[in-house]
Parts: sequence; C-alpha cells; structure tokens
Amino acid sequence: MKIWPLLIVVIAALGAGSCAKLTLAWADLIPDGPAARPEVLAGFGSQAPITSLEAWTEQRKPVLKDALQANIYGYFPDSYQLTVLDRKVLDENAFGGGRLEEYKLRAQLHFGDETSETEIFYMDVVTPAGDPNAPVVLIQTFCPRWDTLPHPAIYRPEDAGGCGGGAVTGLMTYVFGRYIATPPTEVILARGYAVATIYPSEFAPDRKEKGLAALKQMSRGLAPDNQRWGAIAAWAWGYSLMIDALEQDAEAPRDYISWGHSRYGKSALLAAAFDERISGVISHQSGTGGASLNRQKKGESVKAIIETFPHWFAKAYAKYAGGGEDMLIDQHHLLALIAPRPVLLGNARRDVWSDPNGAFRAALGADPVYKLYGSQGLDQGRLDTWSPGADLAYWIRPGTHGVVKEDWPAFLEFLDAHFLNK
Ligand code: GTR
Repeated sequence: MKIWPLLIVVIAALGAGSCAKLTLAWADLIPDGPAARPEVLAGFGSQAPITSLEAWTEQRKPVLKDALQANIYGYFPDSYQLTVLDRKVLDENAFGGGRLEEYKLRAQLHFGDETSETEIFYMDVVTPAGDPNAPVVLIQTFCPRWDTLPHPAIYRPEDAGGCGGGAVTGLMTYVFGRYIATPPTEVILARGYAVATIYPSEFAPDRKEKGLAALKQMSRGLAPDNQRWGAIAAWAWGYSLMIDALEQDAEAPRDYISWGHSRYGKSALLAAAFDERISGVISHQSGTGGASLNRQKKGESVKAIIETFPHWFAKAYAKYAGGGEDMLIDQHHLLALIAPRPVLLGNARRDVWSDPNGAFRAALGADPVYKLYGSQGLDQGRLDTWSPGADLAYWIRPGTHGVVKEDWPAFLEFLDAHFLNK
C-alpha cells in the first residue's frame, strides 16, 4: 500500500534531529532575504526587458515555458488526444444531492513522429443537482479516487489498495489532518461547486522505478532521458485530460480550478501555467518545485527532492542542487505564467520544509505580471494578512504539513470570492 512508505518516512522524520528542528521552526511572517522581490520583467537571457502586456504574452511566455520544461519539469507531449472509452451515471443522489458519474479514459501522446498511450484510467465527477455548469474543482491526491470520493459504486480494480478505511486512515488523518485523503465533498457541493478526481498514479505511478519506466515509455521519441518529463509534469497534464473529458459535452463555458496538496500542489500550478482553460488554482503547501523559489532555498533542498523523488522532475533540475543562484528560471516565473487568473497559495507556519517564505517571495516576484494585466495581484505585504479576494492570495495558518480543518473553509472563501455567481 503506497501510503505506508510516506507515513513511515514522516514519522521517522518527526523523530529525527534535523527534520524535527525544521518541523518545530516557524516561518518568518515578513518576506526575508535579498531576493525578496525577484525580477520578473527584467531581461531574460538574450531577451530585452518586458515593457508591455503584448511583449509578455507574445515573447516572454513561450520562452519561460520552454525554460521551465528544459530545466525543471521535462517536456510535455507536442500534442495528444483523449478518448472517453465509457461514461456512466453511478448515482443521481450522491454526497447529499449530487450526480455522480464515472469516465473511463485513455490518452494518446505524440512526441515528434512518435506516438504512445497511457494506461486506461478513470475519472469520477460529482456535480451539484440542477447545476450542470457549476465550476469544477479538479482534485488529485496521493489517495485513489475511491478515497477522494468514497462511494461504493466507484470502480476499484481488484487488489487495488487505497488510503481509506481503518487504522491507516486514522493514522494518516492524525498526522496530516482531517481532509488529507477525503475533501468535504458535501460542503463543496452545497456551496455550488462540482468535484472531479483522478488518481494520477493510474497512468504515472508515484514510484521511482515503475514511475520512471512509465514516464519514459510515454515520452517515446525524445532524446534519451535528458528531456523526458517527470511525474509532476505528467500529473499536471492529468488536469488537462480531466478538462478534455469534461468539455466533451459541456453546455456552456465552465470554470475549472486545479486543486492539489504538496506534490499535487506543484502539479496544480504547472497545469495552470500550461493550460489556459484552467481558471484558477488552489495549491496547498507545494514547496520545492512548486511555489517556493529555488534560489535561497530554505527547508527541502533541490538536492534532497531529486534524490528522494528522481521520477518527479527532469534530470536537468539537478543543476539547482548546488543552489542554482546563477539560473535564470525560478518559481516566480511559474506563478507569473498563471496571471491574471486567481491563485491561492496555502501554507502552514511550522511547515518550514515547504518554505512558506520562499512561496511568498515568489508571489511578490510574480505580482508585476498581474499588474501588467490590470489585476490587483497580491494584496498583502506580509504572510499572514489573508485576502481571499486577491488574485494572488496567500494563506498561512498555524500548524504543520497537511490538509486540516481550517484549510477547506479558507479554500471555499477564495473560491466564492472569485468563482461563485460570476
Ligand atoms: C515530501 C516532499 C515534498 C512534498 C511532500 C508531499 O516528502 O519532500 O516536496 O511534495 O512529500 O507530496 O507530501
């Protein structure tokens, strides 16, 4: 069962000297470090400084997307097609009044002249009764679909493990919070949002060897190994696949919000940077390779993340392992590519491993691009002055890494401010 190694690592880390120090430390609530506001509109490589919105969208965005793929995440496919193999209603009255549907999916990827395809995977969607065009919160977690949306009719392969049920869930929620495996779907539905979920490991397993093999297979045709994408990018692409499936019979334009915690917080941001159909992001405790700057890194180092999770990133990310102070691309560029769409960066004060201050400084760095679009952008000068209506919203609560009872109310405040009855 996949969750056990994670739990063992975390419990061991809590007891171990250096990590315990990190867990007991507090993130500074004032942006720290000389790179308090990294420059986003300055010259980039041979490119001149950006002085207009047109130059940002036409010239800078493509260069940044390429730099993110080349240096951090690896390359997305050149093109792809998603096929809905089957779709059925599982329950007309699920989760306190929603229609629950299940999609059976497969995607074909094209890299140059080469084609490969994913394993079959599934998506479960619950939509508020009478509102087929409700904004959709797209959720990926490290638990399978049947834990995210616990319902007996959801397809679950024989011998499939999961996070849900019994002692494992008890221990996991004790360590990582009430909503770590299962979001409050009844509440989300009642507030007017649909919830859709895939289990990204169904097509890009979150395991070193198995994951790397699947990613290499899917990246067929690219130069050996040095450009293959990592799992963070493959899972980011998963959000786009979810939209492709949902769009097939959409009656009207809908809002899609990519939601992810931790490793999927990284993917949720990357998905929005590359897919303009995503109207907003809730990225909770995304940390290294997510919202937190690579330069002047606190908490989890690039060296640590690539050693523990070699399948998450492009091989080139190793260039940051020694600090990467001379590298041009950084995570504020990732946030800036999402502008002017609303982003919530969730954090916790004792989750220093995820470097909340580095995420705030990345938001400061991306802010001028929001302003270029005429958006209000970041509306706070320090980490703890929560402003859910801002387009760059930064949330920090007490406590540690996880999805706890205060988090979803904050997420819903942000959603309501930006998407309800728009
Ligand atoms: C940690 C990893 C973090 C974060 C987290 C998670 O072990 O160091 O970057 O992604 O896993 O996804 O829970």
